[in-house]
Amino acid sequence: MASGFGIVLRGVGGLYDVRGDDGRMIRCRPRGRIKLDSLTILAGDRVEYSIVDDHGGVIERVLPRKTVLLRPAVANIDQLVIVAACAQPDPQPLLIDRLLVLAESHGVHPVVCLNKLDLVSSSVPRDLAAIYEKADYEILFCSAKVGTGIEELGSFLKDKVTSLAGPSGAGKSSLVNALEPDLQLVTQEVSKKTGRGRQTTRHVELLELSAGGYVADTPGFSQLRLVGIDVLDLDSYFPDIWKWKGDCRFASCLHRGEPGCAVAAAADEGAIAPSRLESYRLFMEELEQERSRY
Ligand SMILES: Nc1nc2c(ncn2[C@@H]2O[C@H](COP(=O)(O)OP(=O)(O)O)[C@@H](O)[C@H]2O)c(=O)[nH]1
Ligand SMILES: [Mg+2]
Ligand SMILES: [Zn+2]
Repeated sequence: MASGFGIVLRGVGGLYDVRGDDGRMIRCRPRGRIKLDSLTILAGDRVEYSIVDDHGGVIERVLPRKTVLLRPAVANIDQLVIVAACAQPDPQPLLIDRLLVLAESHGVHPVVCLNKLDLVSSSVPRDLAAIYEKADYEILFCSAKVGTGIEELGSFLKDKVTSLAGPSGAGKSSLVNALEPDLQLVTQEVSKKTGRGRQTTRHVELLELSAGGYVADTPGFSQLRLVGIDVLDLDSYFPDIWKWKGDCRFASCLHRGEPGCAVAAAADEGAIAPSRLESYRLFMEELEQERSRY
């Protein structure tokens, strides 16, 4: 029986579309002994499959994962493109920071993509970018509508497995469409009343890029709880805070008002954006609350 290895692009009603390493596309069902819950096989998983007939195959096993994110649910991504609109909907620095911490804590390379440049004056993306540049994050400036930054986005995605993330309405599907017009992903109006987009991308699926590589367009979300992060590790997921930590008076400093905190001093001098330190302190509270519940 023929078999091979491949990557899961999407799940479709209990079946999975697998792109074999040899280039063929096969629809597979999981072997019975693969216990199925929604997290057993994810888009991005590398699998071993065997061919059953012309119509399909069987996934024999899922190979160990390099990385796994649960929201968006995708395995083995190299990078996370965090998409935020400059307006409509308004950018939410707190959500951007949650996604940055999610990426950092999972060993996934993040970048911030500021979209809808066409809607705002240049000071808006500049001020937003200043927040993340202090943490040395790479920033993409885009407008899916007029085509700004699409080439840069394309070279960033080439030959990598990338997931998009960010609130619905930020323009994730539109960016993919600008890059790969043939895909014609469904996009949706931002509601005039709430300023938010409605969810149109329901399942996570890997899309194949013609230049090479895969991108997952994901459903947007505005709520994301950070879980399973040790409070003592949190500052290591904020590069802009981590940079100063060595200068804090106490090695155990958690940068919450301790005397001699170099992080607070750096924030006072403008070397760390105020919103970043606020996010850090809020996440720390959330993680402590979560811990005290058990
Ligand atoms: N003006 C403007 N509108 C955009 C841009 N990108 C997306 N949109 C619009 O924003 C709305 C939401 O886009 P969509 O791609 O569905 O967002 P998603 O929920 O993040 O996938 C749609 O009406 C898009 O046409 C952009 O760069 N500029
Ligand atoms: Mg979408
Ligand atoms: Zn400190």
